Amino acid sequence: MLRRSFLQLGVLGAVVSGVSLELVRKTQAKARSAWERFISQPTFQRPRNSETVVLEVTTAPITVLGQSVVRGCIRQLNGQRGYTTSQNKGINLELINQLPVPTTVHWHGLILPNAMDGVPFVTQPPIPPGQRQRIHYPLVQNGTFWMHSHYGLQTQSYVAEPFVILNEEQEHWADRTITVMLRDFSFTPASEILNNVVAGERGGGTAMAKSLADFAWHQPRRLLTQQWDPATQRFGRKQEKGVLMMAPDVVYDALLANERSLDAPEIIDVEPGETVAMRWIAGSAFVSFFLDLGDLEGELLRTDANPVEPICGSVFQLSVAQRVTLRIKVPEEPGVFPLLALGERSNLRCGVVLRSKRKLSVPDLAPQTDQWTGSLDFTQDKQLRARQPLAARAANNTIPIALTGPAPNYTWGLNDRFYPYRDPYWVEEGQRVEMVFSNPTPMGHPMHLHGHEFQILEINGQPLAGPMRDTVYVPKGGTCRIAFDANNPGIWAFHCHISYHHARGMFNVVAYRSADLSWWNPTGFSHEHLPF
Ligand SMILES: [Cu+2]
Repeated sequence: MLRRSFLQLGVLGAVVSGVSLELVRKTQAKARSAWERFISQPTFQRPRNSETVVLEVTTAPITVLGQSVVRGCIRQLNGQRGYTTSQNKGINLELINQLPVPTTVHWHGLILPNAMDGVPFVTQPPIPPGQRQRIHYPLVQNGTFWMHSHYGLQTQSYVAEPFVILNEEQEHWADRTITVMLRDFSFTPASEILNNVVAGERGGGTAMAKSLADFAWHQPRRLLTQQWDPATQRFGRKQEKGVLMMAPDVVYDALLANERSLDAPEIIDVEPGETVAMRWIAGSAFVSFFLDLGDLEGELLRTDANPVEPICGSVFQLSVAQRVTLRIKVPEEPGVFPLLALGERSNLRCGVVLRSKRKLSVPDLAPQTDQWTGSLDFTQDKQLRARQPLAARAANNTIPIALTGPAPNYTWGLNDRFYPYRDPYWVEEGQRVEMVFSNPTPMGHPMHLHGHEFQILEINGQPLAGPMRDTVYVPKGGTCRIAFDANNPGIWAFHCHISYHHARGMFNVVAYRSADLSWWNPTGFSHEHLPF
């Protein structure tokens, strides 16, 4: 543990009795020289120009349940969180690490050059405090994405923001477009939550976990989930008796929509009768969501960044790291319309409020209710059809992925192995690759592949021409088959997007035989989760 802390560039002079300062200096010098070698490559030496947007990785205060707390953020110099560009402009950024600890930034869902992918110890060394990294690449996609740190548990600390790529379709799809970033919040720091769950404390030792110490998790109760109604061809609410069994690994204190808890939600003034496209991003570290539009009806246009044949409904599923675009028509009759995100296996909620008459007051909305939700499942993905599917083709590389865990000491894995190890899933350029997931673990996992989009081709044994995605939620007991074309050479992270599972071994890489593996250093994976 002491030795590992020396790997942290950010901790200057971590002098511990019995350990030589010389060793600290040597380790820091080595990490520093890796960074300097990396950043001196010509692609990162491209000068800034007048179009370059600077993004600071830093901290900012937010207010949760009336309390001010400081968390991370990625913002432009004008203070705006996140980044919006257009497909023809491409990406032209400079990152500055203003945190006191190392970081990297990953562009979630992007098909991009491998060197820009932002995964520490896979595609690059961490960015030391005070250092800068140029990010520039052409865009072959558009839609709703997000950017987040891939270092430690920094997604949980909100080094994570919306990243939107416009094209012409999106400029005309509604009268206005609104982005809602969803997060899970705890007053307990992420590193402490992880230590607690590793020590076997269910709920992660948060304030809410403590307040629910006597809660009867094993008692049957009515749980809210989503259902598909074949008669009306829409998604709606389902309330069914079910059992939560036990506390989730992490029990949060609140959920946030655009950095606000539901006691003080964002109120968005709209016009009666207009259409609103809502980009929902699950930027959470552990919690997946059911979106509940209440009295309104939404038309699902895209899953992740990808167009689907539109389907209507009032309840939608959104797992960790996924995005969904819903087009909503504001009723002609003026009113106030809360749009809520309910945490999976939770009674917490957050959301935003649409208001179509300025004078109307917004009713109090409780951040926590008596209504518990069940687990996400395949109900939604089973109905969705890609509008731009992969070309029909037989696979020439099939990779079985059995999700594994939890093993002792809260380790999670893939195919009974726990990262770090040096045994990638190999692919060759030009292959049609399929991954076949099975999930015998006691919970669902949002599985994410970097640098590619994939299509869901089979769910629980049933073939389908399902949605294109970059993150698929594989529910407890579920199986599915996905396919992608190996047309973007490199070494690409592949992992569960629950931060605590990722950090505890549910991670590997997909490596092209042709890839440059020189920045891949699995031993760096077990770096400490430094609070800031
Ligand atoms: Cu997981």
